[in-house]
Parts: sequence; structure tokens; C-alpha cells
Amino acid sequence: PPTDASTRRGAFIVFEGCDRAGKSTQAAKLVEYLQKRHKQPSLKSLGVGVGETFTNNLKESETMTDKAKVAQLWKFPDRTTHIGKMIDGYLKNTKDLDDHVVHLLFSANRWECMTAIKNILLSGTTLVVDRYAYSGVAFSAAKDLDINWCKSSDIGLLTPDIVFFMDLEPEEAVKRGGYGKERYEKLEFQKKARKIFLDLKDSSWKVLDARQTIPELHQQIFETAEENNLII
Ligand code: DGP
Ligand code: NA
Ligand code: NA
Repeated sequence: PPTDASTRRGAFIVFEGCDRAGKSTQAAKLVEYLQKRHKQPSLKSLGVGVGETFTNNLKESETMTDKAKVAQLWKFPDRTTHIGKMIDGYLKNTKDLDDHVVHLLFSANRWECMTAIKNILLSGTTLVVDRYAYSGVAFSAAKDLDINWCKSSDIGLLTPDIVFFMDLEPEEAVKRGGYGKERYEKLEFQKKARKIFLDLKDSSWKVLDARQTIPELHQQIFETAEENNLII
């Protein structure tokens, strides 16, 4: 694979796990790390010769654009789209929907982003995504929907390069200030979902013990990403 930063596609990194496992915290920390450690183009590649003075007169907005070019944080469900708003209403218990319909909405919410995700990755930007299709299967199959039916609507979605599964027993998750008021934030349901998650584990997964501290987990995550050649 090409290693030149200008031609290489971005890495597709996914965080999965039950509620309150620390996914969002670690996903955000990884993005920040990627943006910070990214090497600025050398003076040579900017066309500044030896002996010439180089002043960095980038405006703040340009610095931001540059950061977003290196790595971006995405999250599913994306509650901002039309489909996402239906999902949000369902999760907040303001709207009841058939379980199959809900499953297909979550899946459609991923599908509606696929072209954008593909283009971002091809442009060389790394994407760190908080939840993906594994959540889709785990939470729907936990309602006793047929697991193969659950998997089928996500067939064809882009495959992540790596999945960090933040594993935490739901009994431990509850101790972290408890669950919120959303529909799935119930101990028995989360326990069922965790079991299904662990059955979905494939070779792209790195299972992390989410009882560790935030810095410990962060270090484990960026080191694993480096070992897997996912950081330029
Ligand atoms: P979050 O915004 O990450 O807290 O997710 C909201 C809830 O939705 C959470 O309990 C997990 C659940 N969830 C996330 N993705 C899916 C999905 O694709 N399908 C189903 N059924 N539930 C999902
Ligand atoms: Na939640
Ligand atoms: Na989260």
C-alpha cells in the first residue's frame, strides 16, 4: 500500500460497545491525538528553500481546516438527518415504532452517510466513528429479531480497518453514574446486547478492558493503531 501521506487513503477506525463504556471519550481523544501528532508539511515540501525565511501565517480557520483534513470524528446514530430525527424520537420514547422499522432506520442512517464516508477516506482523511453496524446487530438482536435478518441490511457497508470494542460489564457501567432515560439504557437489555456483541467479534476487533483509566485506554488505543499501520 502507498505510504505517501498525499496519496494514502485515511484509516476507518470504529469504536463499539455497550452504553457508558467510554467510547465517545476515547474516540474524541484519538481524533485529538491524530490531529496533534500529524506532522506539518516540511519546509521543503512547501517549496521554501534553504536560507529563505519561513513564516507561518496560517489563519485560525485554515488551521482548523487542516485538522479536519487529518482526522474527523463521526457518530452513529447521526441524529441530525431526517432519519436520525426519527431514531432520536424513538430512543427518547416520544415515538413508538415497530422493531423491524427501527432496525432499518438505524441501518439506513449508516447507508445515507456511505458516499460521504467513502469520499472522506479516499481524500486521505482518517475517520474515527463512534458506533457502527455491530451496534446495529447487537441492539436489534437483543430484542430477539433474527440475527441474520439483522445483519442483512448492513451488508455492503464499508468495512472498518479496526474495531475497538470497549468491553464493560453492564453492572459496572451502571455504577458510572447510572444510565440515562433513553429506551435501551436498562441493565438486562445491555447485558443481552453485550453477549451478542462478543459473538460478533471478528479479526478486525481489539477488545479493550474498559475498566481501565482514561489515559491507560488512550495509550493502548493509539499504540494499537500505530502497530496496525493506521497512523501516518
Ligand atoms: P448513543 O447515541 O451512542 O448513546 O446510542 C443511542 C442508543 O442507540 C444506544 O443505546 C445504542 C443504540 N444503537 C446505536 N446504534 C444502533 C443501531 O444501529 N441499532 C439499534 N437497534 N440500536 C442502536
Ligand atoms: Na446512550
Ligand atoms: Na457515547
